[in-house]
Parts: sequence; structure tokens; C-alpha cells
Amino acid sequence: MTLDILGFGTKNLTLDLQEDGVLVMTLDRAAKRNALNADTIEELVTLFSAIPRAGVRAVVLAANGDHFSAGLDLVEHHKADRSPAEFMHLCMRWHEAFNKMEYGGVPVIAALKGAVVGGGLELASSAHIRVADASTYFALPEGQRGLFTGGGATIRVAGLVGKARMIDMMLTGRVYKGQEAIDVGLAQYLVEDSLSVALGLARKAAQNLPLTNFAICSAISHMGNMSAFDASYAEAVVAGVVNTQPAARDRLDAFAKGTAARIRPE
Ligand code: 1HE
Repeated sequence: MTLDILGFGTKNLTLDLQEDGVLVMTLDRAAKRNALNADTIEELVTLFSAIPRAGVRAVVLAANGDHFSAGLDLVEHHKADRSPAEFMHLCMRWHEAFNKMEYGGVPVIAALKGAVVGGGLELASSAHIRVADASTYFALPEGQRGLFTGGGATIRVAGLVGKARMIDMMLTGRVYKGQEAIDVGLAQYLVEDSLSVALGLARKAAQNLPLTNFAICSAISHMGNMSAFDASYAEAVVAGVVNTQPAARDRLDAFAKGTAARIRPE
């Protein structure tokens, strides 16, 4: 089934499926700083709809060129002169893509660099892990452009950094980078080479059982939308399914026999 994914014939994203089930998906509009046009969003919808059923164990979301993504394709938006309803429907396609990423159950690790701005930050914040390098910077320039976020920043960026910081970013154009970006929660790793570290993390995650990763990369987000009362119920149900999966027996057996790795600080 994975071959079906590689055969989708994407124009704005390149795909490289590696032996360990890690799919490297690379934004490929470097000449336009990986601005997200409507076609790119459709490609993301198609891919992230298929990935959970295609045997992909983890995704690395990377970018060609110096910048991860400059956000909404402002030139396309300007030329299209969209009506409110048209832009609303476009935003709903962004949500379709990004919800599929966040709730699809397959780990997505974003390898960041350069600009991660506007819709580019909305895309990155839909990944489960964000890895930044020294060149990476985060901003929400919508305020300056006469725009508003439409790809989920009010939910996901506010969720990462808190409402007050997000409002500051939008009102003043504040840019976060380096350790400060990590400290406020925009990324979890600050490294020299974000792509190779993201690949290493994806390979590590790919070694977990798929059903366990499904729960981690779907249930936690769903439960965040529930009351604590309902979330605790849902957690018990998910744990009932995941923690009794036959595939986990070998791992439990190894622990019981003392042959499984123990958890120690490095
Ligand atoms: C673009 C875009 C774009 C570059 N849409 N074409 N996003 C922004 O406000 C970010 C806008 N972009 C920038 O601030 C800069 O381009 C960068 C800092 C990212 C990179 O600067 P630089 O000097 O390397 O590149 P450049 O010369 O500005 O751009 C190179 C080309 O990319 C140029 O095209 P060309 O045909 O003239 O060569 C640019 O037009 C093109 N390009 N960024 C379209 N964003 C669901 S709502 C989400 C709301 C938002 O995301 S608001 C967008 C915020």
C-alpha cells in the first residue's frame, strides 16, 4: 500500500520512503520559500488521508531551500481576489490537512529551518515534534499583512505558547528564535542539523508498535478536546485496547525476563 502513496504524483512535495517505514516528505517550492498554495494543501490532504492506512511508521516533514515555509501563498491569494466564502472554504482545506496530520495516529516530526511563519507555523504546529536549528525563526506576520490566521494557529500556536504570547506575536510581529523559541514551547529541540536529528527521532518512534503510536499521536490530541471526566474514560478505553495488544506481549515478556532495556538517564 505504501507504493500507492509514492504514486500520488505530488508536484509541491517530494516523497522518500525509507526502509524502516519512515517517509520523508519535503516541501519543494523553495523558489517561493515553500509558500503554501492551494495545490500544496490539497497534496497534504491526500497524503495525510492515506498515510495512516499505508504502513508508514513515521513522517519527517522537511523543506528544500533555506526556509521551512513562508506561510499562505500571498501572491496566489492576491491574484485570486477571493470572496469571504471562498477563503473560508480554503481555510477548511487547511484544517482538513492539519487535522489529518495531528489526529492521524502516525508520528510527524518537523525538521525546521529559516522562516517558520504564518501558515508555515500553523503547518509546523500540527506536527507532533518540532526540531529547530540555529537559522529557524518563528513569527505570525498576519497582523502586519492585514490578515488573520486561518490554518489553526488560534488553536495550536496558542496551545504551544499560550494566548498572551500568540497575541503579542500577532500584534507586534515579534519573532522568536534560538533558545527563547524552545523556552516558550515553539519547538522541542534546538540542534545543529534539524533534518538528521528529526530523522533519528522518527526512526526511534518508528520502532514503537503502530497501535501504540496511533494512541500517542491521536488519543492525546482528542482527549485534550474533552472534559477531564470524559478524557479519563477515553484514556481507559484506549489503554484497554493498546495495553492488551498481542504484539506487546513479546516486549512485556522481555521485561519480565530481565532482557529488555532499562530506562536510565544518558
Ligand atoms: C512568497 C511568499 C509568500 C516568499 N507567498 N510568495 N507570511 C509572510 O508574511 C512571509 C512572507 N515572506 C517573507 O517575509 C520572505 O519571503 C521570507 C523572509 C520568507 C524569505 O525572504 P527572502 O528574501 O529569502 O525571499 P523573497 O525575495 O522575499 O521571496 C522570494 C520569492 O518567494 C519571491 O517570489 P519571486 O517570484 O519574486 O521570486 C516571493 O514573492 C516568494 N514568496 N514568501 C507567496 N508567503 C491560512 S491563513 C495563513 C496566513 C498567512 O500565512 S499570512 C503569510 C505570512
